[in-house]
Amino acid sequence: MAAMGTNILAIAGGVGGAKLALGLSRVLAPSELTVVVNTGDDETFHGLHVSPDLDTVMYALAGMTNPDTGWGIRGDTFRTLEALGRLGAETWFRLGDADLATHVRRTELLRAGRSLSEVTRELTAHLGIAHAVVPMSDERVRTVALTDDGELAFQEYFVRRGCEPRITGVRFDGAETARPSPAFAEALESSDAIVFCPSNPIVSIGPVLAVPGVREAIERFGGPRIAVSPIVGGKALRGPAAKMMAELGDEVSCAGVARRYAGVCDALVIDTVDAAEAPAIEALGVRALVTSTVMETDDDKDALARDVVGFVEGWRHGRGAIHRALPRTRASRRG
Ligand code: FO1
Repeated sequence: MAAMGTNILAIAGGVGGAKLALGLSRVLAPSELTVVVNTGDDETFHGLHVSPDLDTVMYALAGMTNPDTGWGIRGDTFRTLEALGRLGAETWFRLGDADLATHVRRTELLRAGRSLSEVTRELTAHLGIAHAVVPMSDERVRTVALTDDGELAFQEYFVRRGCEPRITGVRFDGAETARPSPAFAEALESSDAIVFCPSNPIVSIGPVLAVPGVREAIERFGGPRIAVSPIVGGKALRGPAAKMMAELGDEVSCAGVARRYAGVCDALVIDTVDAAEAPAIEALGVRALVTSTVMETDDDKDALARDVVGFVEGWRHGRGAIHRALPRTRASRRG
């Protein structure tokens, strides 16, 4: 790990976000990175507080992720869930045996009066994670999908219904009275740059921006604000971002992502396959930074993280034409 002397606030949710968060954690020292995570997906299952996005980032940074899914724990078993099913409980949300330990411990500590930030700090410390992984808020915020079939709690929509109902909007229940978590508020003040990981802009980044004061703080933020597009070649690499954007009337493209981030983002990192979109993005007042953004291997995650940090460093040190830097292609990266 090479210390770069730049403090980055990374905002993440979902599997794509966790991948870049892992890469950033491998190229930045713990003092240089705070990963703020969406908690709008949190849900209570079997009486336990489950924070899927926090856990996805946590397991990634701890090297525990199930590589087949990108969430959950590698090699986990589902005997408890099967036993719960035999007792009449619902089992559509696949909680593994080892994963359940996280939710049991989180719930126990929350019930003892600790905040979600404190609990997350304790869980990450025990998993040997040196970097700060923090919830967007310690207060309850819940994403609700507004669909043709009525309002659905996020995991009902996402997992149980497989994102099949058409969405007409989203609502972030509780956001009006939530506050940014203390470490998030501090990072908004003290970081040198903000990075929006390649997460779903509507349901992963949207809830973070809905916490009162966050959008305003990012709008007036002094350093570079760089987003990585979750849309590559007109498709979401994974998850329902493309379907949701289309249903909400967005153009499913990098330019569509740039429009979503209007006012909170100076530059959008796009994949080489989308290089032709650069002029359309720059016409929106957002600089287009072209590189290879697809993260299949850990090397890909590190390479993209290094590129993102390089963009930040170039920006901070006044090398204004960083968008004209030679794009890293998949072929040159592997070479
Ligand atoms: N995603 C699924 O598609 N199906 C599941 O059964 C499922 C279970 C699950 C359990 C724990 C956890 O931390 C994540 C889990 N996820 C599951 C992923 C989760 O629904 C999504 O990654 C996010 O909420 C979207 O960002």
